[in-house]
Amino acid sequence: MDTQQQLDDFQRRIDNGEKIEPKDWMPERYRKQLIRIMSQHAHSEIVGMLPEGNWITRAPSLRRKVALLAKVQDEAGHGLYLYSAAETLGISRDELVEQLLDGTAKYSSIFNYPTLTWADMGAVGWLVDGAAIINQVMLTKTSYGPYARAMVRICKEESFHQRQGYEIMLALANGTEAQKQMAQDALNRFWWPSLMMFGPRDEDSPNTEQSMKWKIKKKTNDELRQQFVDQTVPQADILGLTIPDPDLKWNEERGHYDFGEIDWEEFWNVVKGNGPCNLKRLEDRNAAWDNGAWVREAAVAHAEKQAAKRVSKSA
Ligand code: FAQ
Repeated sequence: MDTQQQLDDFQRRIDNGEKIEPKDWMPERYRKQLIRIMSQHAHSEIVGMLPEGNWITRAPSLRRKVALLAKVQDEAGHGLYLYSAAETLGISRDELVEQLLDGTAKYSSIFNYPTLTWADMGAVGWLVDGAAIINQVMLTKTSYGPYARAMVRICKEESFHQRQGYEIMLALANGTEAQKQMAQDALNRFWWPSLMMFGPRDEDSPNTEQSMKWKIKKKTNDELRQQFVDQTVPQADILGLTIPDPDLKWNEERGHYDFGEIDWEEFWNVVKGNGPCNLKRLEDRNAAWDNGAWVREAAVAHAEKQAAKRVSKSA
């Protein structure tokens, strides 16, 4: 049991802006909350490779193919940093992967939508990475040291991803009428799911209050969502595309854009596993795990051989 004295001392450290490191004392709930957020984040990076991986073989030029391939590889790297950072909290990577594969773990709702056209690669980079960066820049300041440090590198790579997505949109928006329409259609389909990435409204978010007290999160879901809308609307204007929200309007008094109501029923449906691609994503991850078994076995056998060689050399 955590004593009141321990809890008070911990809160004092948080309030003073100190980083919490793996070997420091921490409340059990803080540890659990971090494992929850970090593992969901890691799983999102790994599942997030699937909708984009879908277009690697069909990218319209070698340059586009190379950039997309590099981006998808980066996402794998992000997943690996995050699994490693989560392991510092006393959970193993095997346990985390098992929770993803058996469907008990959550990952971002956005990756349960299909990527139907090449323009979706633009929309994912522009909007999905754009939303991810807003959230993750905040997380570079999170109170848990290993998570904050992992985020610094991840953010640098995500901002490159966001730009490559925007550049795809720019090329399409300035292309033929059919290309412009393809870009508009991708924006129409990805706009609302991107807003959902920030999670439920603050009043419906059970984790926000405690996460803010512990400075795991430094901004609420609604604050980050507003920041995303404010940043993205002018970018859509430059593209000459229309955001699919008739209620979107600059509010002079607030100094922010007002925007329409998210379809929360759709959000919770996708979170609960009933989105358009939830089943397919889990099937694909399970198939990748099964097909990769021989690689894992070979890597372990190789490591054992190397270790045995070292022992016989030193004997
Ligand atoms: N999808 O109380 P809250 C990326 C769940 S990375 C699914 O508000 P919290 C890079 C939530 O887990 C994208 N579930 O929760 C990339 C909770 O369930 P639980 C991922 C969601 O934690 C780009 C329940 O609802 N980023 O995209 C979602 O305070 C391109 C109640 O919610 C991160 O994970 C959702 N959208 O706030 C990769 C960043 N929203 O666990 C490839 C770190 C909420 O109690 C290609 N995470 N839920 O059963 C966070 O900042 C937070 O966890 C939030 C949710 C903001 C996602």
